[in-house]
Amino acid sequence: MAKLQKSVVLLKPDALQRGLVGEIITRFEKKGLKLMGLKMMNLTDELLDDWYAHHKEKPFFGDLKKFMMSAPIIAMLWEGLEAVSTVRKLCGVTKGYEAEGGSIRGDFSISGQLNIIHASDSIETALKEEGLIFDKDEVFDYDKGEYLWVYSVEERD
Ligand code: FUP
Repeated sequence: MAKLQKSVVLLKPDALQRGLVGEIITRFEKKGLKLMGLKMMNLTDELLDDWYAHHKEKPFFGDLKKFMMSAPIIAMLWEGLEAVSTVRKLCGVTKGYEAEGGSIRGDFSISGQLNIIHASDSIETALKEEGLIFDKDEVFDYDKGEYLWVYSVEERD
Protein backbone atom coordinates (compact mmCIF):
# COMPACT_ATOMS: atom_id res chain seq x y z
CA MET A 1 0.00 0.00 0.00
CA ALA A 2 1.22 3.51 -0.81
CA LYS A 3 2.73 5.47 2.08
CA LEU A 4 1.41 3.08 4.70
CA GLN A 5 2.77 4.14 8.06
CA LYS A 6 2.46 3.20 11.71
CA SER A 7 2.08 5.62 14.62
CA VAL A 8 2.39 5.00 18.34
CA VAL A 9 -0.27 6.64 20.51
CA LEU A 10 -0.28 6.88 24.31
CA LEU A 11 -3.44 7.76 26.19
CA LYS A 12 -1.93 9.56 29.15
CA PRO A 13 -2.93 9.22 32.86
CA ASP A 14 -5.42 12.10 32.56
CA ALA A 15 -7.29 10.34 29.73
CA LEU A 16 -7.61 7.21 31.86
CA GLN A 17 -8.62 9.12 35.01
CA ARG A 18 -11.21 11.18 33.14
CA GLY A 19 -12.80 8.21 31.40
CA LEU A 20 -11.91 9.29 27.87
CA VAL A 21 -10.28 6.06 26.64
CA GLY A 22 -13.25 4.67 24.72
CA GLU A 23 -14.17 8.00 23.15
CA ILE A 24 -10.63 8.53 21.85
CA ILE A 25 -10.25 5.00 20.49
CA THR A 26 -13.57 5.46 18.70
CA ARG A 27 -12.22 8.55 16.90
CA PHE A 28 -9.25 6.61 15.51
CA GLU A 29 -11.45 3.70 14.49
CA LYS A 30 -13.96 5.97 12.75
CA LYS A 31 -11.15 7.69 10.82
CA GLY A 32 -10.34 4.32 9.21
CA LEU A 33 -7.06 3.62 10.99
CA LYS A 34 -6.18 0.00 11.74
CA LEU A 35 -5.41 -1.03 15.34
CA MET A 36 -2.32 -3.27 15.37
CA GLY A 37 -1.45 -3.24 19.07
CA LEU A 38 -2.93 -2.15 22.39
CA LYS A 39 -1.73 -2.50 25.97
CA MET A 40 -2.11 -0.95 29.42
CA MET A 41 1.10 -0.35 31.33
CA ASN A 42 2.96 1.77 33.86
CA LEU A 43 5.72 3.87 32.31
CA THR A 44 9.10 3.83 34.07
CA ASP A 45 11.54 6.61 34.81
CA GLU A 46 14.07 4.93 32.52
CA LEU A 47 11.68 4.64 29.56
CA LEU A 48 10.57 8.27 29.96
CA ASP A 49 14.20 9.49 29.94
CA ASP A 50 14.51 7.90 26.51
CA TRP A 51 11.00 8.84 25.31
CA TYR A 52 11.34 12.54 26.17
CA ALA A 53 15.15 12.83 25.71
CA HIS A 54 14.60 16.03 23.67
CA HIS A 55 13.07 17.67 26.78
CA LYS A 56 15.73 16.54 29.28
CA GLU A 57 17.02 20.08 29.94
CA LYS A 58 13.59 21.72 30.10
CA PRO A 59 12.29 23.02 33.47
CA PHE A 60 9.09 20.95 33.16
CA PHE A 61 10.89 17.62 32.57
CA GLY A 62 10.63 16.36 36.17
CA ASP A 63 6.95 17.26 36.48
CA LEU A 64 6.23 15.75 33.08
CA LYS A 65 7.77 12.43 34.12
CA LYS A 66 5.86 12.44 37.44
CA PHE A 67 2.61 13.06 35.58
CA MET A 68 3.30 10.29 33.07
CA MET A 69 3.93 7.85 35.96
CA SER A 70 0.95 8.99 38.07
CA ALA A 71 -1.38 6.29 36.67
CA PRO A 72 -1.18 3.65 33.93
CA ILE A 73 -1.27 4.63 30.27
CA ILE A 74 -2.90 2.94 27.28
CA ALA A 75 -0.44 2.38 24.43
CA MET A 76 -1.66 1.74 20.90
CA LEU A 77 -0.17 1.13 17.48
CA TRP A 78 -2.26 2.46 14.58
CA GLU A 79 -1.65 1.92 10.87
CA GLY A 80 -2.90 3.88 7.88
CA LEU A 81 -2.12 6.09 4.91
CA GLU A 82 0.21 8.87 6.11
CA ALA A 83 -0.62 7.67 9.63
CA VAL A 84 1.99 9.83 11.40
CA SER A 85 0.57 13.17 10.22
CA THR A 86 -3.02 11.92 10.16
CA VAL A 87 -2.89 10.87 13.81
CA ARG A 88 -1.17 14.13 14.87
CA LYS A 89 -3.96 16.11 13.20
CA LEU A 90 -6.59 14.15 15.10
CA CYS A 91 -4.66 14.95 18.33
CA GLY A 92 -4.23 18.69 17.72
CA VAL A 93 -1.28 20.90 18.74
CA THR A 94 0.58 20.25 22.00
CA LYS A 95 -1.13 22.65 24.40
CA GLY A 96 -4.79 21.99 25.06
CA TYR A 97 -5.62 25.70 25.30
CA GLU A 98 -4.18 26.26 21.80
CA ALA A 99 -5.54 23.14 20.12
CA GLU A 100 -8.39 23.54 17.65
CA GLY A 101 -11.89 22.48 18.61
CA GLY A 102 -12.67 19.16 16.97
CA SER A 103 -9.23 17.76 17.76
CA ILE A 104 -8.75 15.46 20.76
CA ARG A 105 -6.65 17.95 22.72
CA GLY A 106 -8.86 20.83 21.59
CA ASP A 107 -11.99 19.09 22.83
CA PHE A 108 -10.71 17.50 26.05
CA SER A 109 -7.75 19.50 27.39
CA ILE A 110 -7.06 23.06 28.55
CA SER A 111 -3.54 22.35 29.89
CA GLY A 112 -0.04 22.49 28.43
CA GLN A 113 0.98 19.30 30.23
CA LEU A 114 -2.17 17.32 30.95
CA ASN A 115 -2.91 17.10 27.26
CA ILE A 116 -4.49 13.64 27.13
CA ILE A 117 -2.51 12.01 24.35
CA HIS A 118 0.88 11.41 22.77
CA ALA A 119 1.44 10.62 19.09
CA SER A 120 4.70 9.88 17.24
CA ASP A 121 6.09 12.97 15.50
CA SER A 122 7.90 11.21 12.61
CA ILE A 123 8.25 7.80 10.96
CA GLU A 124 11.63 7.34 12.66
CA THR A 125 10.22 8.23 16.08
CA ALA A 126 7.29 5.86 15.51
CA LEU A 127 9.70 2.97 14.85
CA LYS A 128 11.72 3.80 17.96
CA GLU A 129 8.59 4.14 20.10
CA GLU A 130 7.13 0.88 18.77
CA GLY A 131 10.33 -0.87 19.88
CA LEU A 132 10.23 0.74 23.34
CA ILE A 133 6.63 -0.27 24.04
CA PHE A 134 5.70 -3.39 22.09
CA ASP A 135 7.25 -6.84 21.98
CA LYS A 136 7.10 -8.50 18.54
CA ASP A 137 4.24 -10.79 19.57
CA GLU A 138 2.21 -7.79 20.75
CA VAL A 139 1.92 -6.38 17.22
CA PHE A 140 -0.82 -7.94 15.09
CA ASP A 141 -1.07 -7.78 11.30
CA TYR A 142 -4.33 -8.87 9.70
CA ASP A 143 -6.54 -8.06 6.72
CA LYS A 144 -8.95 -5.27 7.52
CA GLY A 145 -12.05 -5.76 5.37
CA GLU A 146 -13.06 -2.18 5.94
CA TYR A 147 -10.07 -1.04 3.86
CA LEU A 148 -12.16 -1.78 0.73
CA TRP A 149 -14.42 1.10 1.79
CA VAL A 150 -11.77 3.34 3.29
CA TYR A 151 -9.15 3.52 0.51
CA SER A 152 -9.17 3.77 -3.29
CA VAL A 153 -7.81 0.85 -5.36
CA GLU A 154 -4.60 2.80 -6.00
CA GLU A 155 -4.13 3.58 -2.32
CA ARG A 156 -4.65 -0.07 -1.39
CA ASP A 157 -2.02 -1.37 -3.85
P1 FUP B 1 3.96 16.74 21.40
O1 FUP B 1 4.83 16.11 20.35
O2 FUP B 1 2.80 17.50 20.85
O3 FUP B 1 3.52 15.75 22.46
O4 FUP B 1 4.82 17.85 22.13
P2 FUP B 1 6.28 17.90 22.72
O5 FUP B 1 7.14 16.74 22.28
O6 FUP B 1 6.82 19.28 22.46
O7 FUP B 1 6.03 17.80 24.29
C1 FUP B 1 5.90 16.56 24.91
C2 FUP B 1 5.11 16.75 26.17
O8 FUP B 1 5.77 17.64 27.07
C3 FUP B 1 3.75 17.41 25.94
F1 FUP B 1 2.83 16.53 25.49
C4 FUP B 1 3.45 18.01 27.26
C5 FUP B 1 4.80 18.30 27.86
N1 FUP B 1 5.10 19.76 27.89
C6 FUP B 1 5.01 20.40 29.11
O9 FUP B 1 4.71 19.78 30.13
N2 FUP B 1 5.28 21.75 29.15
C7 FUP B 1 5.61 22.45 28.03
O10 FUP B 1 5.83 23.68 28.13
C8 FUP B 1 5.69 21.78 26.80
C9 FUP B 1 5.44 20.42 26.76
